[in-house]
Amino acid sequence: MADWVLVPCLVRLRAELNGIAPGRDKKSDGTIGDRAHRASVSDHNDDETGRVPIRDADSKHEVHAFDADADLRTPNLTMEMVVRHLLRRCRSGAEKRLRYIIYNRRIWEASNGWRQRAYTGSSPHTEHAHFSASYETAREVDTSSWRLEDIPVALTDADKKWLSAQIDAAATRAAERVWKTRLNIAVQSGAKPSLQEAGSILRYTSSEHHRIEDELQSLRTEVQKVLAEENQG
Ligand SMILES: [Ca+2]
Ligand SMILES: [Ca+2]
Ligand SMILES: [Zn+2]
Repeated sequence: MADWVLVPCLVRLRAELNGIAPGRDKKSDGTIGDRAHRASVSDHNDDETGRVPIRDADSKHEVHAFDADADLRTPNLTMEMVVRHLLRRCRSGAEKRLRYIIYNRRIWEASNGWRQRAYTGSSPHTEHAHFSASYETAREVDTSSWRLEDIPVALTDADKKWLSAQIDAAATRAAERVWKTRLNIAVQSGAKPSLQEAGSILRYTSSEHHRIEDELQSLRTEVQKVLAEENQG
């Protein structure tokens, strides 16, 4: 049997996945199909000798699908996040190298505007995510970045604690500024005014109000950006 290659764009996708999840499980990874695949039309088959959905322009023996084990073994990074990231790029038009993605009982196809549908094939694709690539030569060989390094990480409990401490500290600083400079109250070291107390003081001094609002707003924007990206799709 002739040698075959995984199309270069998917080689790049696999390499980037290895980059962001170096310790990932590869047990359920897959490229060229087994006997079961050869019996049916599949992007996992050699496109010159096997049953594939599209005949491409060359005579290179290529495989157009990559299965990635779902277990990334990386804190705060899941296959769901990787899939969401790629879908965002596909939907925005920034990414045209994929034809469809199957993961965890769902399928998203370019031909369907990347809308989500239930996937009812024999494998629920919970162990791995399936990525099918384009058969167009220029896209097959396009090894530009999939930008997996841009995937926003989820907020951990430690992150949330840190954020709440930042908000608390911003409020405390504002309250202390007002007490010291406007109301001439000596703040005892270690004293910790509550957010509510800070709020009532801020009513008297609009400049402090704006300053703390700016601080809080920048934190809020950062958090919302992360959450929005995570929940999109
Ligand atoms: Ca080919
Ligand atoms: Ca080709
Ligand atoms: Zn597959």
